[in-house]
Amino acid sequence: EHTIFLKDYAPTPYRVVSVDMDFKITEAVTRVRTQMTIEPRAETAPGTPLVLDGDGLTLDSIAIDGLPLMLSAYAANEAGLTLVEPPFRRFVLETEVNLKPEENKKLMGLYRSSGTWCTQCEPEGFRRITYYLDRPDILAPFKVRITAPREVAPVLLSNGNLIEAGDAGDGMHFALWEDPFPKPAYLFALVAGALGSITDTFTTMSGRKVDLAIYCTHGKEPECAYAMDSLKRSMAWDEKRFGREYDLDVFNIVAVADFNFGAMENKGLNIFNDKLVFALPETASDANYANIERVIAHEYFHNWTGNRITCRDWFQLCLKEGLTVYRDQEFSSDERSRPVQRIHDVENLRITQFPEDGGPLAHPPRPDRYREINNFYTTTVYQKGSEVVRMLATLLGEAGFRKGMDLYFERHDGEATTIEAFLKVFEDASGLDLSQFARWYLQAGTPTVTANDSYDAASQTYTLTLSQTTAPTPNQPDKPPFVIPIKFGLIGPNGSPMGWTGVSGGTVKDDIIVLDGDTITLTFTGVANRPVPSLFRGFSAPVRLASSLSQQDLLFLARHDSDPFNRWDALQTVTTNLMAGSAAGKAPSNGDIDALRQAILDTLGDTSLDHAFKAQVIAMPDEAVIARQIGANVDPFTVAQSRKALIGAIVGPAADRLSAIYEDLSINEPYSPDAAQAGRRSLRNGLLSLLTAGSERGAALAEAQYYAATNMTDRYAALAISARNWTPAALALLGDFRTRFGGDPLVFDKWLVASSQAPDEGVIERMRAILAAPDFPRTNPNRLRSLLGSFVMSNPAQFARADGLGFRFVTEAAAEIDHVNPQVAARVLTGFRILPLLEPKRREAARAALEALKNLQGLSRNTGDIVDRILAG
Ligand code: B3K
Ligand code: ZN
Repeated sequence: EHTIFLKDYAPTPYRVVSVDMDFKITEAVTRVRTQMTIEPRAETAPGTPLVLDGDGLTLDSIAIDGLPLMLSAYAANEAGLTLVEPPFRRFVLETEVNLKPEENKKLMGLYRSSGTWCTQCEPEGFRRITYYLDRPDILAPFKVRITAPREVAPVLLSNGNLIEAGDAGDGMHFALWEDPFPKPAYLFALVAGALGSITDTFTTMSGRKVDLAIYCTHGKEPECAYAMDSLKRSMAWDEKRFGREYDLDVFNIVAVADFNFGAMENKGLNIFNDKLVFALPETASDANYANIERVIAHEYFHNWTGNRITCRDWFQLCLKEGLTVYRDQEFSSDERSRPVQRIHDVENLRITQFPEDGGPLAHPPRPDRYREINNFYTTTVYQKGSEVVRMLATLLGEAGFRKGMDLYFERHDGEATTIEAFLKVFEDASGLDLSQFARWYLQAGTPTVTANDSYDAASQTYTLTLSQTTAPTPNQPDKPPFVIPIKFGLIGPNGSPMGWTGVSGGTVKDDIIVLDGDTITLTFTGVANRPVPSLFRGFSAPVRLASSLSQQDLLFLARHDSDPFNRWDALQTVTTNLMAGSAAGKAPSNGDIDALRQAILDTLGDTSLDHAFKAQVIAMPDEAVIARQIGANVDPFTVAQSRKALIGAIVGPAADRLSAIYEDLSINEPYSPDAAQAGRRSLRNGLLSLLTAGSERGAALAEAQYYAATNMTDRYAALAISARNWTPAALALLGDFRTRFGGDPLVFDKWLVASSQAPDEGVIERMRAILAAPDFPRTNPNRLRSLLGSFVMSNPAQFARADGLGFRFVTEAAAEIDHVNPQVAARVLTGFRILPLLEPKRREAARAALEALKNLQGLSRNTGDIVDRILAG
């Protein structure tokens, strides 16, 4: 099938000068009339055809400068509109199409969600609304007139500022919106419906007043307060940290129930999946609150990194996404705890991105080819893209990085640009040559950095050898070395930092080693004692570290490192190694377990550390991380068992102490989602998780907490822990939760997630029944992802059952979903990327399930692409 290559990029022969749209919405159809002013570019030859994109459209009328076109002057079909020989001058092309939003279940283009008309255009949805040059390097100002029945759609919104509104007769009314900022079509948005709202204002740093509103289903208004608060804090933060001010008179957010992903940064009119807007203590968890804050910020930050400066083509997607994730991570770090945020982000990277980068779906943050662009909104583009920006900030330092960003905004405002242009501003700002650094954008794969050291007491010399290798990935057999910034320190025997008088053999600047070749050997002189090296502080590069440190040295770091990230990481490494070893048949010694337990207890007792940090320290490594550590021939069932056994060995003798701390941490004040209270809850629930997985008493504690809980965080934690450990009460708790919150779809999602994580043999049977229920909302992405997405990603032992039942359940469900919503089907199937890691029997079962899917007729391009790449990998 057709592959699109970056090397084939060429500008269009025509450009769009401005766009005027007229939407006439009625219950049955929406008529869309588009007038666009078009002109040939200077280098275009007369007679060059104009080819516009379309997807599922039927052309009803067409005219140029007001004159209807003769049939021979154009060719139109579902997939596009070609003007054979357009005028060789500026002209106005007018087209008319009729849409049936009600029937649009792919949720791309104009569709209806619970009665509300709304749009999603990124990346290629605008061509489902009108014939257009639907690519991000075509920027134009838009004027949009919406006419709709006042009764069903009292609220009419589009991008930019409201110019005019009024009655249109016959029960209809209209609104005229104008967006003065030239934008690519993927940022177009329209909303029409009967919606409630909350409003507020924000005064920008130059004193302009901006009207803010969040729209939602009537009755949900009180649930939007936290999102509004997050928006105002985001606006203030971007001014303070990056000097970026908002530019329109209004900023609107609309929450909708049916949405393919989290949210969308349409200019001045963000559209959100309602799960990332609504929050009340009784129905949303602390994690939900933190996510709302993060995504509200992310979409807002896109106004500068994405909208004002956009992408030249979709290969450059991480130009806006990686950078904007970096910005939202920094925002969360400043608003909450920086070390805790960093740990959270790295854990997420290791659980989701490392498996992608090490499997059949691996691709560079800037891919050079795709069949289906929707399959490239990946954790690699987003999270690894952010890590690459973070490395730039590390290499340039805070001031240098800010100088580069300022130059980026100054030089490229109003443009659709590239990764090369982005790197260039940092070169110009710093004088550094970033040509080798650019490999981070171009090469896939997680490098492994090996560290070996030795100390010579006689000469007081410390030698550190660092090497890098990166395994081949699809289409990329050879990997020349990356530029790897290693933030580091040496720690002396008493736990304090240790200095040196000289260093040779490589580039060391302040506390950063730059590893840019295959291997370097650094010699530090004047080192008084044998140090323990603390490498990759703050996770300064997205690599796997294979270090020769003993468990004893790692536990030393866990106790003494001044870098909180590495303190956490050292203990995680110890635990992961023991679990991976035990899954491979090498039982950990009692001494190892005792030392690990003691380190955990010491951390818990350390009054200088906050609750949220301790919660991360006691969280046991995810099964995916352990599997990755094993590396090949994985049996996920054994992994789960070894993990649980080690937790039991750690917890056993400490159960009294852990339950005492658990009891002490209860909260009597009213619920608040702030970081301090949330941290306390997360530590308490972390202890509940340890006790339930590792002791007899946990199950009862979890059951009691479930019924006593006064907020969703504690109730859901108790439910999920019971389900994951399949306690005697788990089934009853699931039943109670279901009836208690029956009517709230977002709480229903929580029930679906918890249900999908049960490790017992019956889980697939129960999921089949849930899916088959006649009232299961099978067109809603949130419901489908909650059940299936969380099963494939977080229940590896049942998904990857040896009998293949888990694989077949997922491919059969995906086949059905694919007819309705290909994006959701393809996303669920990415869970099969673990295939190469599995032991042969499971690998074959997975392969067989995918082959059967592949042989079905009429599979979407989205699903076909994922299945083919996994089978080829
Ligand atoms: N830019 C959108 C994602 C669109 C995904 C299309 N498959 C949301 C975001 O990253 O902010
Ligand atoms: Zn984004």
